[in-house]
Amino acid sequence: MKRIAVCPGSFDPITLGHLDIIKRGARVFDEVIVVVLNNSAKNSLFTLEERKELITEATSAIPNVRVDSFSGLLMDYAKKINASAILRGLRAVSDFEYEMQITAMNKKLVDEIDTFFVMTNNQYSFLSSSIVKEVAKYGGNVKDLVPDCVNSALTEKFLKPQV
Ligand code: COD
Repeated sequence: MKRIAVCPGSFDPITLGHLDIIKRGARVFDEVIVVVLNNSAKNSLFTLEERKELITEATSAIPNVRVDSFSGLLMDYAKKINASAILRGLRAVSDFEYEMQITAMNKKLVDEIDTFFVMTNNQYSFLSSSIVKEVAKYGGNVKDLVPDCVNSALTEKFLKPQV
């Protein structure tokens, strides 16, 4: 049976920290499906379509990665596509409590799909989409923190006058 992992997130936008987790997951699982959850609680900078396009471009060199989006419960999506696992990244102790809570809830919803965690690469341990947006908004350089396509998209959003 094909071992499919679902890598869920907001990805607003995808960073090199996310990409590192996806790449490492793709070495272990037959297929990694990166799914952008339409999380209405968050005010996003990029639209769902833009986020999907940026992930597709950033992961184009990894053959066993696919990109999708979903509105609703992550575990409903995971069941629908016959996933074997959920793939998440862990940065610091501060991530742990939140991740433990959603993992426990997801396990209660669907017992047979487990969550697998990948420790962040040290060089990305401080990195988050929010920090990248904050720095880019005020003209700081985020070139080394995001895929090239995201760097261009951020420049487009923040530096070019909106019409
Ligand atoms: N290094 C390593 N990992 C990282 C880094 C980094 N620098 N940055 C982020 N990550 C990891 C995060 O820890 C996370 O695992 C993943 O990458 C995605 O991160 P985000 O921030 O884009 O995504 P989140 O955490 O906002 O995603 C939350 C979900 C959208 C997955 C969650 O809200 C959800 O499942 N929503 C659907 C509704 C649902 O099913 N709810 C029930 C759950 S209880």
